[in-house]
Amino acid sequence: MPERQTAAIALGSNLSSTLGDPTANLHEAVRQLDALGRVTAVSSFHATDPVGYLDQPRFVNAAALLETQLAPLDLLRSLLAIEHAMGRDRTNAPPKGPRVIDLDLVLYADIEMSTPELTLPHPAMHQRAFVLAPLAEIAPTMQHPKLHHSITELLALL
Ligand code: PH2
Ligand code: MG
Ligand code: MG
Repeated sequence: MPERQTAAIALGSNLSSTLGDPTANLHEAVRQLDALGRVTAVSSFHATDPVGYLDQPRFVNAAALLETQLAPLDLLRSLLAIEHAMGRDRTNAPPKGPRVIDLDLVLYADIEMSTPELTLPHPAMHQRAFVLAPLAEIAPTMQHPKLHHSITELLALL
């Protein structure tokens, strides 16, 4: 059996789906994440102003910790499959534009890797309050293996 590892996942939504509003989308995403292992913590939901591409609705963001035996790339592909199953359509969608659900793998234990498909830790996580603030609620002392700071420290450095 592969070892169980802890992954940190950043969740975001700023469009309604057939399931409901962005808050309902995040609840449904957490429910589906649990099928990939065991969700051990979920942050509160944060209403945030859009970053990067400003002409879009406000987001609801959250973070979750997942204990999983899936390897990083398998986990990434499973997250994309959940996004797709929940109605996310990437065709013609602007890169940082509105979405029904976004599930970003930001940390996976202390793994550092860089491939065309996946970079760990997520290369922008330390610059994004909408990732760090929810994650700091549930994993304040989790370490960024490359920057050698905790989540709380990274948030304070923003
Ligand atoms: N995601 C983006 C771009 N901008 N802004 C907020 N507030 N929250 C997000 O999740 C977000 C964003 C691309 O992934
Ligand atoms: Mg994202
Ligand atoms: Mg994404």
